[in-house]
Amino acid sequence: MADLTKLYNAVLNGDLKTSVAVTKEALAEGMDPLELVTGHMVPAMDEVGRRFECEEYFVPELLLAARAMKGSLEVIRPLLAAMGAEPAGRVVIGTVKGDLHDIGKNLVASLLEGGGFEVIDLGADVAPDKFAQAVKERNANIVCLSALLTVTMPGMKTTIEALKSAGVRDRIKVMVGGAPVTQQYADEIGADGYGENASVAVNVARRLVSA
Ligand code: B12
Repeated sequence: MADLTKLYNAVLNGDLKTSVAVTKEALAEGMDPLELVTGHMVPAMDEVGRRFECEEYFVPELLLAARAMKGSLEVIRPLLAAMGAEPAGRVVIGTVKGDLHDIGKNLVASLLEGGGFEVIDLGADVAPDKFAQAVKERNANIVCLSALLTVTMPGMKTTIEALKSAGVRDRIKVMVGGAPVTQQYADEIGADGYGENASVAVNVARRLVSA
């Protein structure tokens, strides 16, 4: 019988190999894939987020945990899709035009996935129209914009304008983040949510979809 404490610890400790191995073993034994995610992996990521917030964990630990979680999710995702499990929401995420920083954005994407959201990651250096197009095509309900440079932050406002021009602004929530971004800036440009880190981002996304 697969030891699911091992799965929790593997994600918490960023042990990709063990995480994937225990996931495969549990699935082979007929464990519910959703239970593996919500009962064991998400709590581990919540603990990772808690440790990050109180500075017991730093970025390398976050990245390793996210990698372990992603590895297991790759095995589980096709099964969840086959079960028709409804995601918590559908998120389009990207770093705004001109900005190549994607480490924080990737973390936010991984934690959102871990939080049960379906994530469409457009990558870095994403033009405003591309965000708008993806929202329309994928029928997303949240857009997450990341910026790490003060010179690219205005790209968030331009993207919100592109969403308005495309006629989709009213039916989606916009979340912004990245080291130079603040709640005040989010308010100024008319975003719906801001998160200073990836674990806060998940809570904000949950709040926005249930609002
Ligand atoms: C790594 C790095 C790079 C790498 C990026 C590699 C990559 N694939 O991402 C490289 C070497 C390519 C790079 C290039 C440049 N960089 Co640089 N870079 C950094 C550095 C050291 C770390 C950034 C990082 O990954 N942090 C770790 C992640 C986990 O944190 P984070 O991104 O802030 O994300 C967290 C939160 O902000 C939040 N978050 C992020 N996105 C979102 C989105 C949403 C929706 C939400 C809710 C939350 C959220 O959650 C994340 C996880 O908790 C920073 C310094 C720093 N300490 O920030 C400089 C820094 C950002 N870079 C800087 C600069 C100037 C540049 C260059 C212009 C340098 C140059 N002269 O070429 C180029 C620009 C290239 C470009 N066009 O983008 C400056 C920016 C100054 C400014 N205020 O504008 C910084 C601050 C360094 C400095 N002190 O001068 N950089």
